[in-house]
Parts: sequence; C-alpha cells; structure tokens
Amino acid sequence: MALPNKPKGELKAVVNPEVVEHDVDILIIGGGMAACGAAFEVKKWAPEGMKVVLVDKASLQRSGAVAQGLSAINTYIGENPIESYVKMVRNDLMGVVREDLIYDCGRHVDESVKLFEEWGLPVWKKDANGENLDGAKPAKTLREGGVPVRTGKWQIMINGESYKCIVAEPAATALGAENILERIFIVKLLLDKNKANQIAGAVGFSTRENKVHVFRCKAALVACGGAVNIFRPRSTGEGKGRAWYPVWNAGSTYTMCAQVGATLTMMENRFTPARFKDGYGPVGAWFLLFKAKVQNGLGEFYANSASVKDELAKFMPYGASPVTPTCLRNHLMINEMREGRGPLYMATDVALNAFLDDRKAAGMNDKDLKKFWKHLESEAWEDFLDMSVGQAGLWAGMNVEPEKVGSEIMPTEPYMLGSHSGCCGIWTSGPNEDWVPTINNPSRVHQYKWGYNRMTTVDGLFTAGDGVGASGHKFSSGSHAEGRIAAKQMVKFCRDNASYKPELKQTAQELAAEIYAPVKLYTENVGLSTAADVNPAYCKPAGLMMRLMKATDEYGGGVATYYMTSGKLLNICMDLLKLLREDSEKMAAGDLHELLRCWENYHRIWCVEAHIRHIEFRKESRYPGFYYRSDFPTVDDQNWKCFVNSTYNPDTKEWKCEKVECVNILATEPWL
Ligand code: SFD
Ligand code: AMP
Repeated sequence: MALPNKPKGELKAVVNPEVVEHDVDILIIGGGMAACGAAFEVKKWAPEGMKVVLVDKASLQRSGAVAQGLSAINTYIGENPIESYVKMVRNDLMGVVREDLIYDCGRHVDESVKLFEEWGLPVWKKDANGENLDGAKPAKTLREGGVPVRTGKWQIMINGESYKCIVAEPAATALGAENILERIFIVKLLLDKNKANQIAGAVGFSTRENKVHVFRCKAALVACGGAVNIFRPRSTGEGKGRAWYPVWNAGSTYTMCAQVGATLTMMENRFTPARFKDGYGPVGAWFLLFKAKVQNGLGEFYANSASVKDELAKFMPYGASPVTPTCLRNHLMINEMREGRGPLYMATDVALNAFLDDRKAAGMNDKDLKKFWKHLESEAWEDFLDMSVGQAGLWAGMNVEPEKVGSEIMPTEPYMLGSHSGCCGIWTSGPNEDWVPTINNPSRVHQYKWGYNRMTTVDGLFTAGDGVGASGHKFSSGSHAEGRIAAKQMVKFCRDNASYKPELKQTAQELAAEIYAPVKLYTENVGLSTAADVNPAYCKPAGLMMRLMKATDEYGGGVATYYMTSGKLLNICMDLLKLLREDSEKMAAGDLHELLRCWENYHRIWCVEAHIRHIEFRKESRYPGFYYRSDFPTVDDQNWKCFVNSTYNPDTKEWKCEKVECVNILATEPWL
C-alpha cells in the first residue's frame, strides 16, 4: 500500500505515536530482489488463509540495490555446468565458501531470469550470425532458446533501467496491495516469550506517519540488503551521499538477526569494489564487454608485467589461479597506487578505438563505420544511464568523451554484503539433501543443514540475498532466486508448526516507547540550547555517523590507511565502537526522518562491530585488496581455511567467535 509523497518538509515526530498491531503467518522484511522473489513464490505454496505481509522501509517499485536499474544480470548459468559456477565463486572468494548454498542458487537462478524476461525485462540477444540485437529487436526469449549477449562467462546484458519496477510488480500482485506495507523501517526482531530460540515478530515505525507497527508472526524473512556508509566514503563534503551500493541499506539484516542470536558467518569479508572515481560507475561492462584495460599513471598496462606475478605470488595458492580473484585484482591496483604509479585509468579510449580499428581492418565502409561508432558510443553511455546515472552526469559535467580520454578508477570505501562479490552474512541451513555434508558436531553453528533451507540458526527466521553468508556472486538474479527458495521453506515451516501461537515478551506499548525514545529525548531537552543540533542532553544522528566513519576508517582498515589494519588498531576500533554504542542511546530525533537516521546508525554500529570482531579473530589476511592485517599479512590456508562464525547471546549479551569446518564438496583439482 503506497503512502502519498511527503508534503514539503519533514513530519514532526510526536512523543506518543499510534500503535498498530498485526498478526500474520509469514513476515517478509525488506522489498528488494530477495524479498520480491519471496513474495512472488510464497503464494504458490501457501495454503488458503495463510497471511503473508511484506514490509519495506522504502517503496517496493524502486527500493534497494536495483533502485536505479542495472545494465547486466551477473548470474545466468545458461549453457555452463552449475559445478563450474560453484568453482568460480569459490575461487573468487579465496576458497572459503558454502558450496552447497552456491550450487543450490545456481540450479534455481535461471528460472528467475526467465521470469524477469517474461515480465517485460528486455534481455540482449544475438542473431544467428552472432550479431548483437540489443534488447530492442525481436528475438526468441531465453525460454524459447534465445541466445543472450554474454559479457563474461556468467553475465548477460539487459536494458535494465526499469528492472526493479518490473520485478516488483508480480511480487505486489502475488501478495495483494493490502499486504505490502511501505515506508516502514523495521528496528528489531522479537523472540517468542515461551519458546526458546523461536522468532515471534518484529517492530518498526512508519517514516510517513507517527505510527509504530508491531508484528506477530510464525516465520520471518529478513532481506534488508547489505551495509553502506559504515566506513568513511571517498565522497565527502559536497559529494556526500554518493556511494556505490544503496545508501538506504544500513546493515539491518545482519544487526537484527544477530541481536536475536542468529549465527553470523564470514563477517570479516567486505567488498571494496574498483569503481570509476567519484561517480562510482561499475566497471564490469568496461572490462568484459568493451575489453578495456587498466593503465597506470605512467601509461603502463601493468596487468601482465613481471612484477604483478611477484605480487600475486605473495598470496598463494590463490595468486596462481588462472582467474585472479577480485580482491587480488584490487590488490594489484592498490599496489600501483601505493608505489606512486597512480592514478589508474580505465583506458576507455583505447578499448573503444580498438573496436573501430577491428571493423576498419575487416573492410567496413565509412557509412557503416559511422553507424557502428554511434552504436558503440551509446552503449558506453547506456551502461551508466541504466544503473549509475550519477556517473553519466559526472562524465557530462566534466566534458569526458570516453573515446578520447580514459577515466580514473580506484577501489572505493568498504561495503558489507553477501550477494555481490562479497560473502559476509548469516549462517543458514542448506538444502536438506544427502550430498550436503554432515559435520561431526551437533550444533547448528557447525552444521550445513538442519531441516529448512535458508533458515538461520533461529527457528522460523530465514534470510536471502545479501543476508546469506559464505555464498557470494548471486547478484540480482541469484538474490531473487534465493528469496524464492526461502519462501517455499517458510511455508513448510509454518505448516509443520501449525499449532504455534507467537507471543511477545514485551507489550506493544513498551516496544513503541523504545522505538520512539529518541523523540522523547529530543522533545524533553530541545529547549536547553539555542541550536537544536547542539545540546548537552543528546546528540544528533548525523554527528554520530561521522564519529562511526572516523573510527572505522582510521582504525578498521578504511581508505585512510589503504585498507591496512592490525590487532592493535582493531582493538582501538572496538573500544571506540563500544563508546559509540553507549552514546547511541543519547541519539535524539525531532522528526521522522531523523528517527530513521537514529535507528539506521544503530544498525550500522552493530554490524560493523561484528565486522571488526571477525577481522580481529581471523589471524591472517584472507582478502588482500579488500583489507590487510599488517601483523598477519599473508593468506594462511593451513590454519585459516575455515569459516569464522560468531554468535551473540541475547540473554548474556556476550559474543562468541569460532572456527567452523569448510568442506569442499567439489574436487579441488582442477581448482576451476
Ligand atoms: O554493475 C528495509 N548488483 C548487480 N547485480 C546484477 O545482477 N548485475 C549488476 O550489474 C549488478 N551491479 C550492481 C548491483 C548493485 C548496485 C547497487 C549497483 C550495481 C550500483 C547487485 C544486486 O543489486 C544485489 O545483489 C541485490 O539487489 C541484492 O538483493 P537483496 O534483496 O539482498 O537486497 P536489496 O535489493 O538491496 O533490497 C534490500 C531491501 O531492504 C529494504 N530495507 N526494509 C525494512 N526495514 C529495514 N530496516 C530495511 N533495511 C533495508 C530496502 O528498502 C530494500 O527494499 S554491478 O556492480 O555489477
Ligand atoms: P562489477 O561491475 O565490477 O560489479 O562487475 C560486474 C561483473 O563482472 C561481476 O560478475 C564481476 O565479477 C565481473 N568482473 C568485473 N571486472 C572483472 C574483471 N576484470 N575480470 C573478470 N570479471 C570481472
């Protein structure tokens, strides 16, 4: 149910909001790719009368990472063996992944892509001569055997500016408009009063009305994406707000699940993608479709130089892989910059002109050459216009003609995510099938399956997309497929536990008071000073966020130190985060927007604390190029080719980090 756009200005928050209670069977939290997959699938399996509600902090049509659209679908298995996909992910994520989860995603992902096309997403196709038909010309659909335009082995091109709208519509239709609640930010999950380790509900507030929403449910899917703005971004000051991943995703997935005791995995992993500088435009299409190469400040295409081999040899066995993992590609870039050979350029000019030269050499006439050139140029711009419009704006504003000059690229600030080229997240059950390993330890923290696929270690609590850890490279399509997988299992969980009646530990009024505490603090103290933002009794979320970014950037391996940290620095960071957590109780909100910022900050602090804790626990540098530990600078497979899992105990409020066995289901020879 869409709420109208805000009138001018922010809505003042009141101290006593209205409280609305909801009883549902299945609660889907988030409205992104995974949540839309779940919403679409769930009704196929749910019996008549099973109530399913989706709650999104934003508006389903344009929320999450795909809000601006995308120009490629990065996971489409097609003609490739699924095993090969599993091996690619394993290689890219430096060996420590859940192969069961990846295989499972791989066998379901193409169905999601075929559905997207049927719902109206234009997928680029090739004609019988292998010529590119783009997305506009008539061609067979993927289901009919149409051949997509591959950029890399796994990626296919789309005309995807409206990708999210196209995926949201069938999700909304499946659930019914009355079951889609938008502009509600979920603050926390709620455990059952009577049944230990069982999810019973969630609580959040509207960002458009003074209302707190309390949900009781039998099963919940948390699919609130990854975590952005946890480290100081490269774009500060007038560029603040630019980021690569969606600024709206504040680590809610990891924080909310951890707080009720769900085990996290590989939270030491982060993604610091190489992106076009300042505009954050993605590079994949340039590398793969346009075959562009990176040039250093000396004009050298360093990727094949002898020194690169030496650099990679420091991180064996992964440095010797026939396909260099993403983090090591970043490492090479950082190495150039550290050695003073920056800046680095994506040689767009060289790449585009090489295409033209090829055609000229093949004898193309001038008229066709002109046409070809126009087409190539528009493809280059469209890549950004489809998914990162700010980059196109920046190019236009800076008079960049990509065929004439290269553009700077550099690794960004770190992000936490589990669906793109990263793998932090929540430890979940894989499929309950015999090929999925059984570990010699009865605890779910160590097992790979406990009955319900994609269920976390908390009964009834599921996750998907960025939420599921140790299985990256799902991207938009895999996240949708994973949402579909989880939906079916949630229905099974509800059917198997039909007599379960969720009961909350706190009353709805108590919960509302907790959620609106920053409003009360503000209202009671705003008169103590002349400027509402400076006050002896409270702090504002904007200031707290800057403190958070300073701590993580300088001590946690942000851009300030070229991603370098150490045990000593990490411990300082932990101390600072502890103080921040204390001070976060003094955050004050005068309007609903600020209330949102308060709780987003709270989620960020929690999830980045888990990140720092994990990096500290793992005594090696598993992802050089994403982060380095100066005290343990190499990859140490002998001691650390294992998962690191952590669990927060909501009763004792203590964290426990432990090593968990990593089983290779597929042969390690050949590695790829
Ligand atoms: O170019 C709450 N991604 C790409 N995937 C591809 O397949 N191809 C690409 O081309 C991709 N590239 C790319 C990508 C993302 C971005 C931002 C750019 C470029 C610029 C990755 C995918 O988009 C990503 O893998 C999936 O979207 C992940 O899906 P999911 O469902 O895990 O997350 P989401 O879609 O962001 O949705 C999150 C939702 O949660 C809501 N939410 N709701 C209630 N309460 C809270 N507390 C909440 N917190 C968040 C959000 O509103 C949203 O609905 S490229 O780089 O390679
Ligand atoms: P990106 O734009 O960096 O998010 O990448 C989009 C897709 O292309 C992802 O599947 C990446 O793994 C892949 N990719 C990006 N750059 C390269 C590269 N240099 N070599 C191989 N794959 C890449």
